[in-house]
Amino acid sequence: MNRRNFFNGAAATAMGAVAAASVSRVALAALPEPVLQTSPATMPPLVPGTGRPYNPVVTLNGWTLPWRMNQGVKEFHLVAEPVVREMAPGFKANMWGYNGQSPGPTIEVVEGDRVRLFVTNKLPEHTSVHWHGQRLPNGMDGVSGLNQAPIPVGKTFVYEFVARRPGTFMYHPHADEMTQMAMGMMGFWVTHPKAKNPLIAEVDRDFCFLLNAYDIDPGSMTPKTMTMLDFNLWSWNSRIFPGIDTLNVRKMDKVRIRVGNLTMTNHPIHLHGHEFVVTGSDGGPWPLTARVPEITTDIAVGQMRQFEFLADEEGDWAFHCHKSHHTMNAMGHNVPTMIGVDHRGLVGKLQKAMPDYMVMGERGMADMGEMEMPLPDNTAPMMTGTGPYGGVEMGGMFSILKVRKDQKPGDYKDPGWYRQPPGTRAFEWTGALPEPARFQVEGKGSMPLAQPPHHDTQVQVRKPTGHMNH
Ligand SMILES: [Cu+2]
Repeated sequence: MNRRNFFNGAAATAMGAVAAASVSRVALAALPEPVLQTSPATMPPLVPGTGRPYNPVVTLNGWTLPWRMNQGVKEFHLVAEPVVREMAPGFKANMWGYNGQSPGPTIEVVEGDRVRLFVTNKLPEHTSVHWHGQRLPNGMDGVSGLNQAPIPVGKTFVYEFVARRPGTFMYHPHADEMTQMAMGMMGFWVTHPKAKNPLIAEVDRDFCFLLNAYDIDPGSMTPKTMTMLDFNLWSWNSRIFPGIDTLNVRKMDKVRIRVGNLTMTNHPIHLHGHEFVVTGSDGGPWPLTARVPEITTDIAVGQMRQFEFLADEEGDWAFHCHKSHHTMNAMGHNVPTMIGVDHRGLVGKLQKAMPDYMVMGERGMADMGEMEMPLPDNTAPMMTGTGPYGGVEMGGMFSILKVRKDQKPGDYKDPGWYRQPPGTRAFEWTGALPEPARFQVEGKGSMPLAQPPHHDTQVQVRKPTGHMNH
């Protein structure tokens, strides 16, 4: 890839230039007008005005692409282009995406719909779109070189197929995939059932988002595209906590959450306060006999999962990836563990010589959220987000399920912090602390060593020293 072309492209989008010179207005006139969206806020569900009715989804920090009906065919227009994505307030990244955003807009159709998708390429290199999980004619599958020639720069290609099966899907390029997906090109796709389906529940709220990851050096703005494992930003729909919107529901709502994984590692997605049931994947709805209650579901690379629960516990419930490194934002790697090391006074002296010098806190890393570290401009704070009782000490793939009895049906606005009833919060014990009762050793259970050591060895556990094994 030519670096200069890339930066020119990104700058053009940043200035708000929408039509690239290479796509003439005349050529676009016959196509549905491309709808662009640059706000990172969660948009309200797009209630269908034409076509078969359905209960629309809500895309976290995203939106659904409007369509045009043309003689019974649903027509969409995707524009692949460089975008600037705000990943969290105060932290922006140069990415590639669709229609002004990374990820691109969610596409919602109904089982049996005839769909026509125009894809205009405003990237500095060729692309294609693969419609992950769809049954379609081979020539519409979007693998460049295998199913079609890639879409050249400045050209528009048309994909046509029938959305044959209902479910949770996604789309992404299948041309220079490594670069284009590392730059944020992906989007969600939901095919709603056309009639009542015994395996597909009707729900009150239906949320969706993609898991993605980026490697952006502190102080810079553009993801490194060669990174395979060592990502430093773990995001949902290219947003990081505290930039990820909360999932706001009414008490006793039936809630569905759909998640797709386009990172290069698995993510155990974990919900507090409720049990959910995984009801389907990109393979379709799961048989009832395959459904078990869970509070964490592991989503492997390239997989999609949809899970459902009854929101019957009021409160602010954490909802996050359970890999602890994935709820952290960009940090320097190879930071030595300083837990237990008294280095008072040392950091200040070192920072006089090396202003960027920092060490992991000697009491753990919780101090980092509040520590006044000199960070380069456009760097995501490492752990942040302040709750009603202090710093949440999370970043990355973290959000909150807010369940309220007075949330209005169809209202997705943030209701603020939960007011816990008096006497229902963990509290400090101020009475006397009894001496701990220690267990007596009952018996030597382990096998005797052939050669007993001469003396004991004590080791220090090293905490994060790198992110090589995500
Ligand atoms: Cu994760």
